[in-house]
Amino acid sequence: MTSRRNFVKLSAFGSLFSFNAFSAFGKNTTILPSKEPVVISTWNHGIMANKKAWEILSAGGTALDAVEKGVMEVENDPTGASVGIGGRPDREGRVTLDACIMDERSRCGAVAFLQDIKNPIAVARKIMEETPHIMLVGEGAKQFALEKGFKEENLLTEESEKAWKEWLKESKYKPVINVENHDTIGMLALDSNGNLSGSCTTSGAAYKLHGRVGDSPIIGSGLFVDNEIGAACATGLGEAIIRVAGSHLVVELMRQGHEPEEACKLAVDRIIAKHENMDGLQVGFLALRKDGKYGGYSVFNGFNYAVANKQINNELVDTKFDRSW
Ligand code: SD4
Repeated sequence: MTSRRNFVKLSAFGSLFSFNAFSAFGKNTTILPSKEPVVISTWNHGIMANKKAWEILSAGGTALDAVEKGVMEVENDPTGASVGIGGRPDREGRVTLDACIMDERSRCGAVAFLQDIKNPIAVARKIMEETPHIMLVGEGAKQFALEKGFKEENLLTEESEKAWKEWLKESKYKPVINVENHDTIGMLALDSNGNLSGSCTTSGAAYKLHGRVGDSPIIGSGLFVDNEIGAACATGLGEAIIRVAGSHLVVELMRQGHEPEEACKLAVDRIIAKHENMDGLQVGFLALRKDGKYGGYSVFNGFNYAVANKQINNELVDTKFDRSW
């Protein structure tokens, strides 16, 4: 619907844009970059993560520090069943972790299929800041982490081992992604300098094939940040998110003038259009625009996120959705 697309004009960045490229979309909407900090993050555990992130943002800290330290709270929580320690293992009983981080300078770092290190997001940040690379995987990622002083530890808790053994009895692979099993944490933040950053960290789909990597560590799929426009992150079935480069798509839709929630909805629509069978295929997106406006949308009901800013004291919001379970 071309008529609903707005011409995005970020006044402080005007010189960076070729406005003619956008004028084709119609009426002008001025999006003023905001310096009012805000943080949003996926699922109930977003509350715990936002609390830490807000401490950093409200003290004038950077969005990059906020999104790293914020999600580490969830990685460090052994009761969380899908992130860091306590994350559900693959079908062989091994916990393998994926994460990525991206900042306002479009710098990014990612780690995939990492074992025995509970803070993949911090490893991803080190890859971003201390190597010429963006992504390390598996043994190489672990070796790098150990060289950087990360501790090797067993991430399979008693509880997740018990759940895995229970699963083994039938060994049916049916990823279920909903609010009850907490899931991946994706976080987007805007700081008091008006800069955006994002992070995403997960143990991926429970009981996946050994070696499987989802969307969460893939820049453009699980996370994307463009400091001129906004940021987006994803949760849900990674295979579906990768197929449409979901988070990058959401940011590009905002660039075309769509509101954050609408951009998330259109990305969900795209996923639906690409799949014949949506049985249990949950995906949720979050978006945070440069002016501090945010939103989310999911395929099925049951996706929520936590918001903290000066007006909202870390509250959960249920997203709109395409259909009910
Ligand atoms: C994955 N996207 O590995 C992750 C899982 C997830 O909510 O987000 N669950 O596919």
